[in-house]
Amino acid sequence: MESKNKNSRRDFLKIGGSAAIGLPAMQLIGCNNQVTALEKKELSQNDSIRKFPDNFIWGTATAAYQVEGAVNEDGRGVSIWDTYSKIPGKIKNNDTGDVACDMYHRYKEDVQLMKSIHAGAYRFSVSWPRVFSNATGTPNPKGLDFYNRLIDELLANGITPYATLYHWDLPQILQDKYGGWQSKETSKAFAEYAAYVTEKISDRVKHYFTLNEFYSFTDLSYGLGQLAPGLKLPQKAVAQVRHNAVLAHGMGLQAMRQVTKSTLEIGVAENIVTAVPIIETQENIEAAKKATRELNAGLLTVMMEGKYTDNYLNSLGPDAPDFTEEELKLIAEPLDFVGINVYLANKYVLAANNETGYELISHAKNHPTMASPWHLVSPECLYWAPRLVKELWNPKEIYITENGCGATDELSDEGQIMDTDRVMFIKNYLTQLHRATNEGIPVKGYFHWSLMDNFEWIFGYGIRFGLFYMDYKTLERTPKLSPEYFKTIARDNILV
Ligand code: GBH
Repeated sequence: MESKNKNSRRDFLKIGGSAAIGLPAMQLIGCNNQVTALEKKELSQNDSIRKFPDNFIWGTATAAYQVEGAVNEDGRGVSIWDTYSKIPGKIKNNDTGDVACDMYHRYKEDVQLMKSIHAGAYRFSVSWPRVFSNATGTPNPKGLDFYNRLIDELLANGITPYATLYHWDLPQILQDKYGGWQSKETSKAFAEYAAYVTEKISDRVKHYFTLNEFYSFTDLSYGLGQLAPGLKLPQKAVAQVRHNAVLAHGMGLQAMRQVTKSTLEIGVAENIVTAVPIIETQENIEAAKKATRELNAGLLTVMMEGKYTDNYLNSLGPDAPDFTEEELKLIAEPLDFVGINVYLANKYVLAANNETGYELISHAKNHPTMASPWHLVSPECLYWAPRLVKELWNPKEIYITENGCGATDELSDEGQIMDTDRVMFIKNYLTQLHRATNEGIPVKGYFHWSLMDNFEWIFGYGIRFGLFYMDYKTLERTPKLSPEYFKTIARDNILV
């Protein structure tokens, strides 16, 4: 007991087991320390004020296409991102996910990275075209085997696996055959695939997210043409794409629950559009709540309420999607938890004397951003997103399924990466998350995006979101300063 506390409190400069995983000796991370949550009596007053709830989950997150590489191995089929990333000019520097972080082969080393920072959970995504080379029909056992190896390695190292079943890498064959998410055939195919994976891994994996970030793989992919498959369809088609996506979530959920006898926890991982009261008065808070419900009407709101809001349907008019009452029921199957990816206050809000009761305020021209141009610095979102989700829909549990920031992260001559911007980001965002948990908002855990630098979609490898730095030539992983900070928080469950 005594020695554990010694380690956790003072020895953060020690190297620990890091040499075993081939990391440079300069690094600050100690490996293999036991988790050393301090006993209450030992907490200083400041510590107890900044403590997170007992059993709070500290994890990291990645997604298959962004980290795995090995795109032509062991029978993997083609995804829309393989196709899209090969169209010249679509991705910065024409980067592709062909090799990415080569996690397919290096997962054991990566599990040690997680362990070295006391991450107790890992959110990864399963690549659909790996598990079914042709999207449905005959499964490809070699594809699933990779996830079996990964899951076993995580469990052997005391890290709880959280599986995301869809993080944008749609099998190309579904795009070619049905127009991808334009067809309910894709929703059905997703349910079949989701049930198959769940049946195979639910003896060891108890937590699932159906689909990740609906707005990104619907509007941004089929309406605004930014992400694969890069289409710019008319409004009616996009509304249908959204509907088919939430339908896939409902059908998947039902199918997953049917195939397994053990108790699973299943939720969603949605990039909620976060409305934040710019001045926190009671009336502005009410306005932010109304705005949050409407701004998410086609996605999270319908999943939580089983109906499209009147405003949503009226504003679409003849472009509203085709749907049935039965489908709406399925879409709103109760969830075990709600997962939200939270990066920014998408909208600032003030109360207004109009029909909606709110006014959306544009960000000022010089509102600061992190390295990604879209990433407005707005830590309060990590308080307001879970609080408004709780007030609107009262879920049993909430997870922050993603939060983090991109940076340019350059190696110094000494081989160090002092990512003070990321440390600043985490500190300020977690201060707001702590405010939420302290008020009893049932946030169960936080997954940092990302474990390591990876393929940042259309931004290629140029913007780095990792706690660990990736040398894309040698594929060597090097800790930045931020994992030392993450580790300190995760180890003691206290925000420092
Ligand atoms: C998440 O999206 C993703 O789940 C994850 O895969 C990704 O790596 C991570 O964030 C970091 O970006 O083209 O300029 O209009 C976060 C929400 C939605 C933010 C899409 C960027 C496109 C910006 N993202 N958005 S832009």
